[in-house]
Amino acid sequence: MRTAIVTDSTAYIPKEVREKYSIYMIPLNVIFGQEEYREEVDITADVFFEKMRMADELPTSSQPSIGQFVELFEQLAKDYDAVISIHLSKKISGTYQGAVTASGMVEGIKVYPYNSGWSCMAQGFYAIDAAKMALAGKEPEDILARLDELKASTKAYFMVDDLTHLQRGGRLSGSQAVIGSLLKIKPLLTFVDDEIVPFEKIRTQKKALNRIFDLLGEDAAKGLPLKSSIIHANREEQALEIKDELEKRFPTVDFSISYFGPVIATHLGEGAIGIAWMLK
Ligand code: MYR
Repeated sequence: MRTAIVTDSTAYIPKEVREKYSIYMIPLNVIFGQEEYREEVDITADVFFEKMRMADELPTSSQPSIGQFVELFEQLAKDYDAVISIHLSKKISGTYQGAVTASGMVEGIKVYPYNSGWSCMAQGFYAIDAAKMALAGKEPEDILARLDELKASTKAYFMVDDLTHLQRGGRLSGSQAVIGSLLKIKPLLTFVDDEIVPFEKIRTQKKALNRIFDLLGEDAAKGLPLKSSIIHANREEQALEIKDELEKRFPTVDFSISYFGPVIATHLGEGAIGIAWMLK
């Protein structure tokens, strides 16, 4: 059985890695006024941050169309028997639902849409592992079981410079009163049941980062083989410093750096930083 692995652009897997493991990418879009860009195709993160700084009105984002999914799956049907399509959390975007709808519209290929429950490199790690297994000829059921195992072990925490981006995009769950009270501080955020929720109210970025280091330390101390990614919205230098420090503190964990690209940074704002980890 030949299985293709699809993920969406918000996994932010570098092009050369996608090519190496034959990962197919379907882009989400960012919109500045009348201009729409497919991220990772028409607009890079650098250009996006520049544009966002200059823009009078903040950008918005949109999911891929059903037609794009159908076209991609039909194309894949020529070379593959099955496709596992791994997407950002179903409660923050309609992308996963788009894959589900399209899966019922194509013939000649079995489509397995997969809700990562996260996004960014947490989702990216899933797609890379899935692609390695697909290349090794594993059955879709085995790949899906591995994805569930990774998902069960995943933790990620992130913080933003300015919560109004998340509030404006409606992606922070909770009542307006709760969100209003959070706007004055810098809460540590995570996902619970596919939704973004405040994890702890912490006042400074330094304290919040130390708290994430401790949480990662608790899992590393269990002796589990872990991989982790430091994810940044145009703060590469800071991410490198964090990586250096974490490598010294937790030598058994594999660390990498990744980024919040245009669509996710539309909702988090520039300067957001997060750390995700899961089983190797
Ligand atoms: C769409 O328009 O469909 C895309 C909406 C994307 C919302 C993104 C919200 C922030 C997600 C943060 C992910 C952090 C993962 C570690």
